[in-house]
Amino acid sequence: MSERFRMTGLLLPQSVRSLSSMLVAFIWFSAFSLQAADHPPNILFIFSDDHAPQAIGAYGSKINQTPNLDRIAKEGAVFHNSFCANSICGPSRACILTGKHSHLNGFLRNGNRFDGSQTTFPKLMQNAGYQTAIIGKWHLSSNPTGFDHWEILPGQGNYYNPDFIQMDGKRKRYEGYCTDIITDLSLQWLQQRDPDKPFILMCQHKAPHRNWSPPERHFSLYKDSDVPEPETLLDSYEGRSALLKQNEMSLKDHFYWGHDMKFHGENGFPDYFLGRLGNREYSRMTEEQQRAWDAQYEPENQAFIEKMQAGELTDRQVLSWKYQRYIKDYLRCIQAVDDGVGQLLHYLDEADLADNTVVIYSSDQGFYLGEHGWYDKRWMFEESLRMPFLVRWPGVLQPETQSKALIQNIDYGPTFLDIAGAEIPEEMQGRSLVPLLHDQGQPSATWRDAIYYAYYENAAVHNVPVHDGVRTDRYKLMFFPRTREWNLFDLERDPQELKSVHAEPNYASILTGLQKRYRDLRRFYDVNTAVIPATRGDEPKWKARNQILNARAKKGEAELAFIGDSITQGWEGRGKAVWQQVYGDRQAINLGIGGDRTEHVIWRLTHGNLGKLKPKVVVLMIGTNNTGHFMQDPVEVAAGVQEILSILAERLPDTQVILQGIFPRGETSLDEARLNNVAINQLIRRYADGERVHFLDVSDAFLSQDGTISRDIMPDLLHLSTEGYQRWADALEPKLAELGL
Ligand code: SGN
Ligand code: CA
Repeated sequence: MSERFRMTGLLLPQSVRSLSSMLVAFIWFSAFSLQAADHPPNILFIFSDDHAPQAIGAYGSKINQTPNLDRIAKEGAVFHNSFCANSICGPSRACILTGKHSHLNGFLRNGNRFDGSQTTFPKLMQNAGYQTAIIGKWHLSSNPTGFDHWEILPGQGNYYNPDFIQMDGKRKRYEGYCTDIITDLSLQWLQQRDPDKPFILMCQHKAPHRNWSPPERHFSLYKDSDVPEPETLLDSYEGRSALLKQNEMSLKDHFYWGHDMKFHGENGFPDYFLGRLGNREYSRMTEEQQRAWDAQYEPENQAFIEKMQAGELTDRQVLSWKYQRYIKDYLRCIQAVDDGVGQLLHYLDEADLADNTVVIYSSDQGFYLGEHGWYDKRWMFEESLRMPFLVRWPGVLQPETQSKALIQNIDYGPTFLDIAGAEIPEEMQGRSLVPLLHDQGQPSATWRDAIYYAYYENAAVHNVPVHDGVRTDRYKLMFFPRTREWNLFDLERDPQELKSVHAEPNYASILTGLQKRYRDLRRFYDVNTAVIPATRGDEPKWKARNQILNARAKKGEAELAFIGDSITQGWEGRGKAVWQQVYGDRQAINLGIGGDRTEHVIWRLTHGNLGKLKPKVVVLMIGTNNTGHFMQDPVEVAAGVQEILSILAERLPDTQVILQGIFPRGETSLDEARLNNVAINQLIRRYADGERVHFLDVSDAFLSQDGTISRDIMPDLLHLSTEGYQRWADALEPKLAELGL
């Protein structure tokens, strides 16, 4: 620890050129070094929810002022290329705690439950002698682990008179405004902590999360002026994946009359606003709070209603009105966060802690402030990919440092550990930012050239599809598995990301290069989508079929269950007559869904498809779409099959599994997809254990002598004909008999 600090005094930053300034810097750094050597630095981590960098002065905001946040930047550094790994609340927090991408920390989407038994930085900080505390929004479902003190909001929490979960599990309601309460509780903890130990305090605000309810003292901000609209408010969504149009997060179509727009009573204009959801914050307020609220909102609301009734507003004007209501409330919430930051900084000054405390401000992801016509986040576009990252570290960072280094939230844990002088566990995927901070934000030659991003929460609120990608300093490549599309953006030429250039000939080599970087980074971070549970619930056909399967499984009556993709589902198509004849009176159930890959089966089997089933035998065949959709590496697909087998072992320990080799496909034995399936089969045949799992490859039933497939058996060289189903049933029968069916 002290060693590094002594070093800092000697390693002078590049930007310090003149001898005199070198001397000043030397004395300045050395003075801090001496102090820091006695006592490892404290860390004050202030974290808000959904605060976009474009609403922070230090990031060049054109729409608001944040003097206290800017103070951190002025006395420290602004990181301009700071990104999240997964642009959504719980996942971002889990990435921070574990230093790992979502697929490894297990928290892929909001609603998952964080496994608090895994390695997290707070536990390691405790071991290193730090006092650890977290106050405010947590949103990880399980209780915090690794904290000496915690007091958290349940779920999303509330703005007005919020409840907090206490360490004994009880809930306590505080009267007042959430942001102020979290600041006060943080100050209280700072005052009563053990002053002999270094600390890390995570002060985590709910604000400025939806429904953007401001405190009374900021009601009048922007009252008499309009906030400028973003240039892309009227984005047409052309020139990019068609999936953009399907999402439900536009100011135009997805705003609630009560909840978002703060009107009372019935939705007055259903063509323009969604109904149903009222303003839940209003109903929590005291009468006094309600009076103050109404005094602010009602005159504006009534004026709007009158104009609408008089037919005076065009669609465009209604959109503008919505934007103003939205952005003003959002910014008013931020103002209270900024106030709280000011109070905490003031406390550090007063308590003589400022010099030896690293202060960081960040937020779980960015947010759309009307850009692309949206609110919310999730997409890999800049506005929501970015996270603010302001850091002050006296004695290490020079004032007004600006960094363009690519950093990510998986780096926070390793950074905190490094600051504490604790070892960073091998398993953490992020990198310590400490060397970067010592180098005034200048990345070394070995710093990362690209970040990896993945979003998994599809079939959920706002309807954003699963996608992942990489971003370098200039380019961004996205992949949408649902449509198997690439989108490529040249951020230098098209900073607003209005046109994907993936198909433009002059970007061909850039596309190829980035695709390689994407594959390599996925390997580097151990991303194998074949094992990551994935729903296709955003596809109506899949959703309907899945519901049918859940209903079938709920009845629980089956001796024999087929699990798989379209080839299995086809027992209800071309295979129907054969099924009737062979399995009709044997209590057999079909759990096949066309288009599924291993990851979808993993999802289904853990989300209702097994219901109350306890079949004697399961016939499992899956993987040909992992091949057909993107020729997935056989090792990866085999891991997906293995994961399914372990789910079956856990949930159906008494069931025998016939693991079918994936059927051959394509015209000849050298067809690329056929070869991929062969390679998968070579790997998965090893999963047979001679007891519960039996491997069965019936390829011979479909192949001619010369290895070709006749279209009489597989009309499209992939799916079976009726004759094909007959052959499958015949080939399977001896094994079923052997297993007592
Ligand atoms: C709530 C919000 C959504 C928001 C998610 C996730 N709806 O569901 O708009 O996307 O949280 O936000 S609300 O009606 O409850 O306000 S996150 O920051 O927690 O991930
Ligand atoms: Ca959030």
